[in-house]
Amino acid sequence: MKYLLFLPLVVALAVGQNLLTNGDFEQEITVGWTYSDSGVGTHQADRQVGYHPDPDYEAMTYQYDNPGWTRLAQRVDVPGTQLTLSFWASFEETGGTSSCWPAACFAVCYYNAANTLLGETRYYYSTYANWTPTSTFSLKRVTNPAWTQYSLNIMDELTQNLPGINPPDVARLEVALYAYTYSG
Ligand SMILES: [Ca+2]
Repeated sequence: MKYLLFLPLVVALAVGQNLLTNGDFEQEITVGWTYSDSGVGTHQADRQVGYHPDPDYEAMTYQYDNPGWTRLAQRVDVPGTQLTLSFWASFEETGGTSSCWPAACFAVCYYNAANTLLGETRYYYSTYANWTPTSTFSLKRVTNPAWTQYSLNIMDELTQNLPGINPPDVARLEVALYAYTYSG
């Protein structure tokens, strides 16, 4: 079982241009964002003003019961990889064991021009998740689930943590609020 909460998300060029549509969730989450789920368990994705105490909207995904997932994602064309992704997020998990566990995630997926998935950077908050990184899968464990502003320099991330991805091949980025539950 689990939750992921989340505040204004901005993908910005070095010059500060925002590439996302409705990254602040001030419009309905159907604007710019694509919802999907595993079809198993209880799913929720919505926006509220009260997930964070500021007066603006935040979005959340929620997954209950194992296994399953709920995802709210947006894929955008990017003009190269000299980009900084910044976002506010809060994470929450409830319950879990080593064989049956939740993970609250924020995923950054890298695609080429043909929409082939090249790799992923995954922020995650989970007591029991046992994922391991690879040359195309970078893991960033969140230890403080409270509202925090995160920043990811895409070129640095590719160079330092994703050697299996050739940066010039990246034509699109997808960001996703990803609520996941595992059961063995
Ligand atoms: Ca708020």
